[in-house]
Amino acid sequence: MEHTNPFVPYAPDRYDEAEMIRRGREFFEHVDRRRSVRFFSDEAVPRECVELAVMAANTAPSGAHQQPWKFVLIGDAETKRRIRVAAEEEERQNYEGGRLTPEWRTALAPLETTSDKGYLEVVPWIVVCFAEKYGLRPDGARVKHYYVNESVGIACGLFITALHTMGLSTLTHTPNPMAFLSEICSRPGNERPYILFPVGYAAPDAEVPDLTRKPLDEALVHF
Ligand code: IYR
Repeated sequence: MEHTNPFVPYAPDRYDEAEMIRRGREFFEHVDRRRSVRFFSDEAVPRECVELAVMAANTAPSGAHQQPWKFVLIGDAETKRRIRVAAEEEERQNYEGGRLTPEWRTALAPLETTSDKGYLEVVPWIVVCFAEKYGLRPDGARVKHYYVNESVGIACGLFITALHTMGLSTLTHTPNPMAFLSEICSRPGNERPYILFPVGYAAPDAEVPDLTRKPLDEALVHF
């Protein structure tokens, strides 16, 4: 085909049908073992593991290939403490100050979450994902970004899956509101805090709510 821009051949791996299904099932069973974790070990995790997870996230498809994400990696105790203090302050207003609606409380009850976010100081790493609402050219001009939420959401999904593949755990924590993360992480105004990820090993005695996933016939409609 004739192009006006550079194109290269692309030939993704192919498998026979039995192998396709075997691989699909193996991947499903792998991701089906993932759970969000709120009880972490303080055991050190190599920085390279988190870098690899961000490299995986960075492969996500994005609107107009604008890759509108930025991952901030925090490993120092003082910054983790500042994030915990600020997150708990906001969450106290949610849980104890009545900012959560009764409907929201009911929805959250099975998770038994509270305003205590002690895990933010236990984990070896905190990763904060920021979404670039718009780009900035070197001269300061704004570049419109497309499908920012979709793009960053997919990147975060890959990030979570990569951590799980390495035997690490995380939690999609969205302290509400989370503007304090822009200040603590010194991020510019075009970046909006998107999700905060505590990253580490699950504590040996970690527990998770006994939840089940909805069956395929509720997730998939054959039209
Ligand atoms: N941000 C709060 C509340 C919370 C909200 C949802 I939706 C959850 O799935 C879990 C918690 C908190 O972090 O506790």
